[in-house]
Order: sequence, then structure tokens, then C-alpha cells
Amino acid sequence: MKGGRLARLLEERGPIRTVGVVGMGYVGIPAAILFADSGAFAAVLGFQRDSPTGRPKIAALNRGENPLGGEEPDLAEILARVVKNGTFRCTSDFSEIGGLDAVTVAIQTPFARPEDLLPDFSSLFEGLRSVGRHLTPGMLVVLESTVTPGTTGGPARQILEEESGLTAGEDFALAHAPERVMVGRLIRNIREHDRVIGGLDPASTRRTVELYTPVLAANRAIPMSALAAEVTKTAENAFRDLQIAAVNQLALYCEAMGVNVYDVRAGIASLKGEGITRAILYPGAGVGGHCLPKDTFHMERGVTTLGGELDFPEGSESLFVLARRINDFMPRHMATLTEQGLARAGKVLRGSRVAILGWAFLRNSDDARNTPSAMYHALLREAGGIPAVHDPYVREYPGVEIAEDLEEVLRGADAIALFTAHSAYASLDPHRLKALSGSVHPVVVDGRNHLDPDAYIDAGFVYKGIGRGDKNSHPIRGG
Ligand code: SAJ
Repeated sequence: MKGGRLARLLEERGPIRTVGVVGMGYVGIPAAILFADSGAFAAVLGFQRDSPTGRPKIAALNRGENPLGGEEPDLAEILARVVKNGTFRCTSDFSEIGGLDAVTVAIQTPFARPEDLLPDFSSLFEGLRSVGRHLTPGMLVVLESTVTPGTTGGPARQILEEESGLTAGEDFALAHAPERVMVGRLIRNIREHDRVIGGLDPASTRRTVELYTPVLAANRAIPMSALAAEVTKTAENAFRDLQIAAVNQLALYCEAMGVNVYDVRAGIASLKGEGITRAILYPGAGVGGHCLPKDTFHMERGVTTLGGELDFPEGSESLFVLARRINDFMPRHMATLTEQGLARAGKVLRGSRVAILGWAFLRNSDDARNTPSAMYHALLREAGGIPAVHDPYVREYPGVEIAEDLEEVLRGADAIALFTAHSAYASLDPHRLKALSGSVHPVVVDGRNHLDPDAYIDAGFVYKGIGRGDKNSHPIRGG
């Protein structure tokens, strides 16, 4: 019976005792050390390519030192413990995979080129080739990377079978268990979020549930097919992007109608009760990060490549793609608000100095992947503006100088555009900022509703805020 052979091989192999994690990044490292710290496995190996960047990472990990940047609660302590007690070590010798019961693959799938929205699977596929070369009967392979629906049962399976000569679902188990981690909460997310587990077949699903159960604390395994797991992962982010786009569009409507979107938001959010939810999120200057800007297109590609007869309103664009368009419009809206603010102060964008506060895509973070600030910065440059960038956490970004000294960036600024709600910006003194600007009526554009409009208006600023239809045409104070 198909699948019966695999069940027998797994039975003969017995419980999973040794685990490998391929890809020592912000997904693989926490996954590996939590497997090691669970007490359920005799040994956990982290696999990292022997490259100029990989080598120091391997050395650091084997010293029990966390090579990841940023604040990651618990991670360093767990890593030190599992290295010290010998249950975890890192290696670049992929042949050691041959001695393991299970291997997970956590290699990033970034955009090859953002403009064409195609993923770069080359690193992931190289990792899978390395696994395939050392695959043995009865082993389990799990993809944790976010992939286009159809990848696990398609190209990933093909690579593993070609390299090993074995057959997925009969000689080895294969599954997708998408990571749901967020930088800054890596350990907490793995412990708290339920785990979607999708096997190519029921025996693969069961074996993967066995692998993750020891690291699931109060949370649960949610079994399904590999394809359903791939769709779940991409759709859960597409839905978040859609929710943000909905409130961004509402914010634009509120500006046009002269109301405060945050009053409307509070009103909508007050509608509660059994089975009632509006889950209204927050409007802002745009959507960045490693997940939301790309996962919608993974899902859409899945429909295109796998979809049979898709029944959908004739000639209508995908709602999720439109949501991406709305969210990517927000930095452009910030530029329009800047232009309108400067016009009220008798200025134009060309030749105006604009202080951009915040380059990270998320508050109090140093992560700048796909940051909306970059789109705004480019628009300013195109219009002849003179941008100056500040961020308290982000130190470098290709082609952009990011100052650490806030006053240096604010000095002589005709306009200030707040893109990231870093805590440091909430306590700025409008009078001090006005003095630094040297303008009679400097402009402030608040992309995250992070500043008090009246404090800036009373200090003589021209204020503009996303969704602040109640304030965006305020009387200008002072001479
Ligand atoms: N954003 C808004 N309005 C909101 C929420 C976010 O404009 O109401 C913007 C943020 O400023 C940021 C972008 O969207 O630029 C993404 O923010 P995010 O909070 O979604 O953070 P991410 O990108 O790190 O999302 C991750 C995702 N987790 C995984 O992919 C495993 C997402 O599924 C989670 O919902 C999110 O973390 C979370 O809530 O922790």
C-alpha cells in the first residue's frame, strides 16, 4: 500500500532522536536551539554553508554566542545552555545529515528583484540539494521557509528525489511547517504561535507533528496537507496586508471628508460581541518588512501556477494585489502631503530640505527591509527635494546616508516627515524643532499618528497627518 512503506520505515527507525536544521539565520537558530533545549532529542546540528559570512557565524554559535543582531529575549541564554550541555552544535559538513532522523530547512526566499516580484529560490534549492545528497530511507525533511504554494510537492520534492534516488512519501517523509517568527520575538513566537504542519501524505504529517510537539508549549499543531500549509502561510500575511490596506484607504477617505480616521477607528473597533469583530488595524506611511510585501505574490503565483478553473469577477484585479497597490501608495501620499504642506508655507519641494524621521520598517527596530521610507526618499529626490535621514537604530542602508544625530538632520529642515513611530520621536519639543528649522512655518507630516497635532500647530508648524482630515487644513499660527 502506498505510504505503507513509509510508515514501516518510520516504525523501524523508531522515535526521532537526532535533528538537523539547515540555515543558521533568524528562523533556523531559534528553531534549532529550541529543539535542543526541549530535552526530547539526543543531538541537534545546525548546518551553515562555509562562506565568508557563514564561517564566523559557525564559530560564534559553537562558542554559544548569538550571531544575530537586535534584542532577542531568551535566545542567548538558551543557546549558551545547549552548546554547554552538548546537545547543539553548528557545522558546515553537510555529510553529517546522513546520520540524522529529521532535517528542517530554514533558508530565506527573498525577492530576486522587488520590481518583478519573483522569489529567489536559489539558496533554498541549493540547501535542498545538500540535504538530498545525504538523504536516507526513513528520514523526515521539513521546509520552514515561506514558499509559493506548490513548492514542497513540486520543485522541492523533485530536487530531493533526484539527489537521493529515493521517493518522497514512500522512502522518506516530506512536509511544510511554515515559520511564524517575527524579529524581536523569535523564541516567544515559536513557543506561542500554533504550528501549521502540512505533510505530503498522512505519515509525513504525523512524523512532523512528532518532531514539533516537544517545542510546542501551550500551543498546538494544526495538521493539514503540505499545499494547504503553503497557502495558509502566504494567505495569513496577505490577509494582514489587506487589513492594513483597508484602513489606509479609510484614512484617505477621512482626509478627503475632513474627519479624524482615529475617531472613526475607535468607533468601528467599539463594535464587539459574540462572533462580531472588525479587526481594524492602523493606517500608516506604508508597509515594509520581509513578509507582507512579498507573501501576497507567493499566494497569487500559487493560483496562477496551480489554479485550475479560477472563477472570479471578469476583468477584476485581485483584491490582495490591489491591497498591495494601496499600501505601496502610502509613501507617495506622504510626498503629496509634504508638497501640500510646503505650498501652505509658500514653498515647493524642489530645493526644500526634508528631514525623514525613521528608516526602519517597524517601530523601535533596526530592520529596514523593504522600508516605505526608501520609496519616499526616491520620490523626494526625483522632485528635486533634499532629503536628510535619521534613525536611532538603523546605521546603514545601500545608497542612503543615515545620521545618528537628530539635530543635525533637523537643522535647516523646511519639512519633517515621520515614517517610523520610534519612541524617541514622541517626546520631541516642537518649539525646539522650529528653532532648528530656521523657518517661520516649518512643515511636519506625521505618517504614524505619533505626534500631537495641536502641539505642532500651536508652535507655528504647518501640520499634515495621514488620516487627519480634522487637522490637515488647520489655521496657521504665529508669524
Ligand atoms: N503596519 C501598518 N499598520 C498596522 C500594522 C503594521 O501600517 O496596523 C505596517 C508596519 O509599519 C510595517 C508593516 O506593516 O511597516 C509590517 O508590520 P507587521 O506588524 O506586520 O510586522 P512584520 O512584517 O514583521 O509581520 C510579521 C508577520 N509574521 C510572520 O510572517 C511570521 C505577520 O504575519 C505577523 O502578523 C506580524 O509579524 C505580527 O503581528 O507579529
